[in-house]
Amino acid sequence: MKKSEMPDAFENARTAKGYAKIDDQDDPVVILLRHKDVRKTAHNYKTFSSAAKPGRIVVPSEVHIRETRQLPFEVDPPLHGEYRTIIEPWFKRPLQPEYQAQLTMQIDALLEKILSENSVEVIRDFALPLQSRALTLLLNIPYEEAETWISWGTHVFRSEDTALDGDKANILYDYIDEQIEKAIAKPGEDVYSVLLASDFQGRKLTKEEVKGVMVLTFAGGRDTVINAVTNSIAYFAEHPQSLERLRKEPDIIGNTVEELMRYFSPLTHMGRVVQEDTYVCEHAIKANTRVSLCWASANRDANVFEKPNEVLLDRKMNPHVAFGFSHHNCLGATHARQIMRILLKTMSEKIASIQILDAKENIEELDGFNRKVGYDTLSVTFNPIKL
Ligand code: EMZ
Repeated sequence: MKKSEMPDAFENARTAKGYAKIDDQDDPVVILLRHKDVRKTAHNYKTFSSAAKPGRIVVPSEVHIRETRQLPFEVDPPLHGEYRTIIEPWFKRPLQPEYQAQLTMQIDALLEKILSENSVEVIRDFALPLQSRALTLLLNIPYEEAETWISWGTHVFRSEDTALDGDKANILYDYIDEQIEKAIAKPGEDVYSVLLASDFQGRKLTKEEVKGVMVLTFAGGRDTVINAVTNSIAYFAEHPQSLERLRKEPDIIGNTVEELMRYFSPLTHMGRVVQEDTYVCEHAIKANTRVSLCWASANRDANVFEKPNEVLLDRKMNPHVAFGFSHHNCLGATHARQIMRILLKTMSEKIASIQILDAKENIEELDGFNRKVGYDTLSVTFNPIKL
């Protein structure tokens, strides 16, 4: 098996039954595995709600490590839409040419730096700093602030030996509280100030609501982006002809980003809490239990995707759900897509080939399902294109 391969952990269960049952901290989850069921369930918020106890729709559940409701992620329509309407324009700024120019400069500088080194540990030296620095653009705060976030590591709620690390989570909460107080004392043009000044239902957003948006912004787009970037580098290391193709056909980069997102599916799944006794895949599920929408499995469903386990750089029909589906689709997707497009373009222009020196896989364990989501470490050598 190639080091960059990302096997489909759910194929057998998906084809046999369409769902799987797992335990998670004594709060079981029925994972929905088929593309069709995942999409249908994502639409049906009346039966499958996101407005549960904060942390419960995440698997592994975060109910023991947080009380703040992440917004607009942990509410249902119509409230969800009211929050989303005021927050969304800010998260669409990555479409602006000036934003993209700044992001290009950041990615360019980071690539230049690692191209001059013999051996690079991709997560520490590239993906984590890239994610954190790019986030300064999304939040509109000074570039130097990224150093603090880099020091937190790849996940704000997980540490090396603990899947749910309450102490680590507190660092993030205290940090956000502090930033909110600073923005109240001295409003600027940063995301905290903008959110605090937003009108919602005839009043301003509360500190707790702003915190809810910010916890989501820091947590949701962190390991996901880091994995997407790192996995891309591993992929191109083992498929140099693909990098060459992007160099010759830059017009397909948009399709390639979508295809890599489908293949990597950085976020495995997301839960919902069942509101009434119901059925999924002819399987009875009780009110107040959990299901999850398995984006990673849906994205390999052979009923929808031809050759689902292959990366087809210019795949045309690609209704993937890597950024979720329906009203809750990823708020950070515009930013993530820009990062990926610029990364692929810049890599194809500057890098001739990449050698993997060492790779330690990051396997997510889900009560019997072991899914590779990326790497704990990935050491490579980059060989620049000689001009
Ligand atoms: C939550 C989640 C959001 C959760 C879209 O995903 O990402 C996870 O990494 C976090 O742990 O709290 O933000």
